[in-house]
Amino acid sequence: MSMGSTSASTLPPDFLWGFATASYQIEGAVDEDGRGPSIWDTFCKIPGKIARGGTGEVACDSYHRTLEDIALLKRCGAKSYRFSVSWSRIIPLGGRNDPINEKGLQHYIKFIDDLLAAGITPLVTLYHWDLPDELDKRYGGLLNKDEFVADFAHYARVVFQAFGSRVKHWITFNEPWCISVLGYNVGQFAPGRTSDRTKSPVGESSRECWIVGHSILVAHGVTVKIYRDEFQAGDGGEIGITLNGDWAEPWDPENPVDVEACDRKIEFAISWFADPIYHGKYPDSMVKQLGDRLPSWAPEDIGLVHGSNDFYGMNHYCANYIKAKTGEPDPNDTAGNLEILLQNKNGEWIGPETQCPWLRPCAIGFRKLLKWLSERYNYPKIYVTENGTSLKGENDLPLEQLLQDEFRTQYFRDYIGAMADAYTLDGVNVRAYMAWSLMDNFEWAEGYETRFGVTYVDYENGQKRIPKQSAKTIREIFDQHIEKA
Ligand code: PNW
Repeated sequence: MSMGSTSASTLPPDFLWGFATASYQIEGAVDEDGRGPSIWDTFCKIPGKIARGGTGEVACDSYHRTLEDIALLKRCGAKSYRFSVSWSRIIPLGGRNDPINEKGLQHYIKFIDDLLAAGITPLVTLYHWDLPDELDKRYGGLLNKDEFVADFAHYARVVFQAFGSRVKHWITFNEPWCISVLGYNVGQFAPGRTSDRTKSPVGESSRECWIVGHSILVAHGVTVKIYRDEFQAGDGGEIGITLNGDWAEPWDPENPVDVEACDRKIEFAISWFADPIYHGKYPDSMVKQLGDRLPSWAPEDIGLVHGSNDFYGMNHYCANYIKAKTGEPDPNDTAGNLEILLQNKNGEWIGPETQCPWLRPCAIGFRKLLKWLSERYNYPKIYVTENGTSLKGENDLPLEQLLQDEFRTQYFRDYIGAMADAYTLDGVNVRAYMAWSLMDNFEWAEGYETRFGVTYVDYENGQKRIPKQSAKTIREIFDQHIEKA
């Protein structure tokens, strides 16, 4: 069996690759140096929300192990590292008139300096889901657009001022779809709001997610304006948003309504956010289905949102089969009145099983979605900010076997090969790739049962880190594809 990818396609010499993580998933130290609680600290305390009662209290203990994590990145050959800043470390209560925590700022400044000294380029996410809890309690967090936007803009400005000169790549929000739908419709993620009263006493699934999505877009737009007006010329960096979305294949390719539903699925997942940014409006399919539940655009808001991406941040994991539904859409539907399936009409699976019920690898879907996005948004510069997989039953394997993660290694060969094909054969302007994740970590509602790392983390023995096979092979895969300068 060959170690390399089977694709002969290339990537440009300056292609940036590395690994991604997020603050709440790795840092731990939730009470240290003045950090305030986030909505995830609060959510984890509700019995039944997280597998086996997991929390981010210790996680990978990365707050205390920044040098170890940098050594790990070096060992993997990474050129870059995407991590997120914990808002409530910087401003413990979160608001624009609340005190700033100098220790929180100093932590990240030191970390970034150490990364730069190691020759690793930081990509910094401002918001990877850990809203300061106080803002949720004070005014309903993301449901209150004006308050949220003003507080987020202030937080962003504080961060730009503190480490803007050191950071050249900024991501405002990670995965607004997950924030809105999983947090305010399904209720599976913090703050856990939903109409399903068996899960939450509060929430209105048919409305809140659309309001939250709108708040995120406006906060993104305002933040980009601040960066461009006050920092970009001096700091010479760039800024964008990261959207998640998977590829869609028709359940029955012979049925035009299933074929049509595939585009609608991607529109509801991705174009919800990307169309306002690149086209200055919500997709017609969403306006049609949601009517006035989808907020309308105030001219000054859409003016800020339209044109607000210096690059497109793409998180991508898998593909689905799509079957159109007939009849009126459910008021709580967020998918576009269709079924998202893992098997097609002939009973064929989209890909092999993993630990996550939603994730079955299908690498060709990555190439197809890169092309779809490029065509719809006029070939933007794309940074893949997450891509990776869990493995069925990985957590139960004996250590020696767990470290031989051939399934994950093959996933990276196939997906990176598909991305190189998109670059070489389809003219897609993809310029960076961050594998999810540098190490096993707190996988949200799935707790510590699900591992996504190229590095094993031994949670029972002092969060010891041991690289898996995939950690070593990713470098070989990129060596094979990236043209020598
Ligand atoms: C992303 N889904 O989340 C996040 O950005 C990461 O923090 C996370 O660890 C990673 O993917 C792996 O899950 C997602 O249900 C969570 O479709 C759920 C879904 C998609 C992305």
